[in-house]
Amino acid sequence: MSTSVLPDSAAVPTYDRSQVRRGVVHLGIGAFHRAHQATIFEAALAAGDLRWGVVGVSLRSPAVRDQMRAQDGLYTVVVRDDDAAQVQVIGAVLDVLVAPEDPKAVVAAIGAPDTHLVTLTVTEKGYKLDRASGSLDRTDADVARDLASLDAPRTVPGLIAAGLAVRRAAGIAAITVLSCDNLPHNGALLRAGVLEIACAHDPALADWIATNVAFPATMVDRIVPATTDDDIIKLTERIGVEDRAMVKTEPFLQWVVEDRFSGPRPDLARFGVQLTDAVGPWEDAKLRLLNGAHSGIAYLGGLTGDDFVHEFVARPEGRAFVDALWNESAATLTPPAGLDVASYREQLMARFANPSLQHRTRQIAADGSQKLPQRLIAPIRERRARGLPVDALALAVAAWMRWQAGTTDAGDRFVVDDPIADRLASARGVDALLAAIGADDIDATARGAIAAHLHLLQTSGARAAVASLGTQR
Ligand code: CS2
Repeated sequence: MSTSVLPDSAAVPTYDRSQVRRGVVHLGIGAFHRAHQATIFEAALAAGDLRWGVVGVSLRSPAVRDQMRAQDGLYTVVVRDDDAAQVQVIGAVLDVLVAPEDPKAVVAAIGAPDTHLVTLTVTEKGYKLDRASGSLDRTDADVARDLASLDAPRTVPGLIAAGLAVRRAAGIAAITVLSCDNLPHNGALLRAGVLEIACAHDPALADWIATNVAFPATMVDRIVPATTDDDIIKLTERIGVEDRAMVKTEPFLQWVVEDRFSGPRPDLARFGVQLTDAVGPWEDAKLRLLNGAHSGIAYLGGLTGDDFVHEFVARPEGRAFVDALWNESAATLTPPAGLDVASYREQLMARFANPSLQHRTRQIAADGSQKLPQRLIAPIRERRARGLPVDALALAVAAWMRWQAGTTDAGDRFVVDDPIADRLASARGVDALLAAIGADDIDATARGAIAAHLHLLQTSGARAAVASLGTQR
């Protein structure tokens, strides 16, 4: 595929792609990576540092590989802000592998001497953690398989452990593994999972990894709604080429990375990445404010019949709910120097209100069991430990519980999209649902607030429940 046919208004790669090396292996090459980290590696390439081409890995289906190979790895990022849209063609992704088809190719890519970074966006469930204990979920069949043999790894920690074993055997130590998922302490969680698998095979490998490989924590932020056919048609009209691998996103992009690397890395600070000693406060602020509100909006809006986030915050009661949730969660934060919570909230509300993104509530509602603990349960726990009430946070949790019924307030049926959907479907009542997500320790006051909101949701619906909070501030 050639970019020469594109209109002048589209930014295209100007570096020599044939000279780009494969410095990054990215696990989970979905839309988020293509709209976030890949644009940073693109900036490094554009600045003349050609070490940072990306080998993407799809962990499930060959669809992304098929789309991207057909267009030589090139794809468009469409940045939408109200009526305006800017387009940029990204050339950083050189190839896409499909892990279930050829796990050995993924292991070899991680083991290759040119590879200096392994980055990941595999979603919360990709870490295969038992959230209560923090260890790997040994009841998971793929985890059990990787603990028994690493010949053809099936899990993310297994692929990484096997790739690192190749490096150890070849004597090429330095490498950094960067988790970019919305989990607190994501680097440490991933490291523990990789060490657990490595140790099951060879304790000396685990020691080697512990000594040589860095797993910094990171916080990533950019809203990237799933691409629709309509988005592709609109882009085709604009650039005259059909791009099936396009992604759409907002102007905002943030990447905060713990400054603890092993081996080479791009000059990340030059491309807007914030390097810091302490990512935790950034993670907590983002997870509890942005993602916490998102989950509340997803369930309450979804029950109400809002297809999109911007519809929910267009209503004064919707905004009031978000503000009330932020008031509760913000009180649990120790904001990092450099984060002004009031202006962050203002900016977040504007991002949620962006009508041109068309961010589906259904997309955010997926995998609630993996998301609620860090987004809503953690601030509830902290508030209760300090004797503070929970109201909007409790409503958000109750809405997730009501969501498990699989019907909207208008009676439309949907399938609950969650890796433990079966367990959730058979869990009856507040206590059982809390236990299913490792939150059975929260106190009676919080449970009472959740139960009261759940009752209101069941009897009067989400709109009434949201309105009942409308006067909070
Ligand atoms: C969203 C996130 O789907 C979700 O759970 O809350 O994907 C959110 O859009 C990103 O974290 C924004 O950085």
